[in-house]
Amino acid sequence: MADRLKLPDLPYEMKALEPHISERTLEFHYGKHHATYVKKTSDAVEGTPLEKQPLVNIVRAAAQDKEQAGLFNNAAQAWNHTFFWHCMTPKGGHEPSGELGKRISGDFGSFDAFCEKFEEAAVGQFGSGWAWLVEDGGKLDIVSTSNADTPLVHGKTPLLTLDVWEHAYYLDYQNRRPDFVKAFLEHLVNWEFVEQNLVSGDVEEKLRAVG
Ligand code: MN3
Repeated sequence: MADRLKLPDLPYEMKALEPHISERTLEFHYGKHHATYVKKTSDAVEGTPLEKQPLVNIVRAAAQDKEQAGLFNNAAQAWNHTFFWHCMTPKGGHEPSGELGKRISGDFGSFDAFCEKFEEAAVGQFGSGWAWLVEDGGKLDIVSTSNADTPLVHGKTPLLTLDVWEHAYYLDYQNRRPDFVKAFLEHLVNWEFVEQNLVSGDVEEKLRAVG
C-alpha cells in the first residue's frame, strides 16, 4: 500500500540540466505542470478504492474506464513526467554500450539509425505528446503518443521518453522542437536508467517505484 500521492523529488538540482534545459523551464515544468498533475490525481482518488494504489495502477485502472478520462489524463501525465525526469542526467547522452548498446544496434541497425528514428518520432508528433523507446514483445521499438497517452496502457514497457509538449521546451527553444530533441539525445539521456529498465529485475516493481 502506498501513501497518498505526492510530487516526487527531482533526481537532480533545478539548474543541473543547463544549458540544455534551464532552471526556469524546470521551475514551471516540474514545479507547476507536474505538481498540478500529481495534485489533481491525488484529489480525484481521495476516498475511492484507488486512493492507496501505486500511481501505475491508477493509470491502468483509469484507462479501462471512459468515464475516468480526466483521471487518466492527470495520472498518466504524473507518471510520464516522473519517468521523464529519470531519463535525463547532467552530462548524459553518451552512446550506450553493453547489453543495451547491442540491443539498439540489433533492432535499429546502429545507434545513429536509432537517433534518427527517435528524432522523427519526437519532431513528427503533431501537437502535444511524447516520444518513447519501448520494449514490445522482446524487441525494441520507437513510438509516439498524444497528450497524456502512455505505453503503460498498451502492453509495452517504457524504457526512455521525451516530453514534446511545448511547455517542455518553449522557454528555452521557442518553436525549435528539433533543437530540443537533438540536445536531449546528445547531452541529456541517462542511458544507465534506460538500461536498468531493460535488463534488470521486476519491470512492474520498477514502474511502481517511478510513480
Ligand atoms: Mn510536460
